[in-house]
Amino acid sequence: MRQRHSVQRMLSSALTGLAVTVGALTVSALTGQPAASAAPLPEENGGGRPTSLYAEFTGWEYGPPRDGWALTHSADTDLNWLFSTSPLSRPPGSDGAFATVGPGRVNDYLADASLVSSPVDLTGQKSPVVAFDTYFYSYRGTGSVELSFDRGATWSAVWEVPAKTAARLTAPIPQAAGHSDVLVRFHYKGRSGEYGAGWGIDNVFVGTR
Ligand SMILES: [Ca+2]
Repeated sequence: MRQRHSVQRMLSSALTGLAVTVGALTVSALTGQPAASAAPLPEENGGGRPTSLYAEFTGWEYGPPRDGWALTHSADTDLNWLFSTSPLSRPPGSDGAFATVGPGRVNDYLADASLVSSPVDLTGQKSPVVAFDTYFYSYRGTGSVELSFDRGATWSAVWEVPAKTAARLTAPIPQAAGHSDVLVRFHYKGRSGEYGAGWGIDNVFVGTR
């Protein structure tokens, strides 16, 4: 516990001077409280898909995605998401094992890579949300949250994470209300060569609180 608080203080110090920008998001930043405690367990529906999801990525480090999640990237780039315990791009609120793309790469890599959730059934839900702990620091890249209702054939961006963000974000996704087969992805696009740039994600929740 002492160590965790120490790390969070370090992160807070590191973030001093950065503008933590908030758009139309509900943010509870740097509270020091693990986000996991409030997450309900997924409930199975008649179609077999859960009506919510929660992913901690802990224990996944340096291995393939699990539980129906996927990592994708465009054919002409080689940089992809991975599951890491690196201190770089660690989101506040993370336990230290999280998904990340881009950090610490000294060469000027082009990235177009997505962290894709398992499917969720939001039938009957009027006000679903996506919530996640995040660290996003980039001058030349964009990080967008996108939805698909057709198994990933087409995607639509619902919002972009502001360029300098370290927070737990909760965003409504009314576009997904009533859809039975929803995928959420975190899509990073841009250059990764700037020192310290990257995107970290942990404790993803999709569903209704
Ligand atoms: Ca984690």
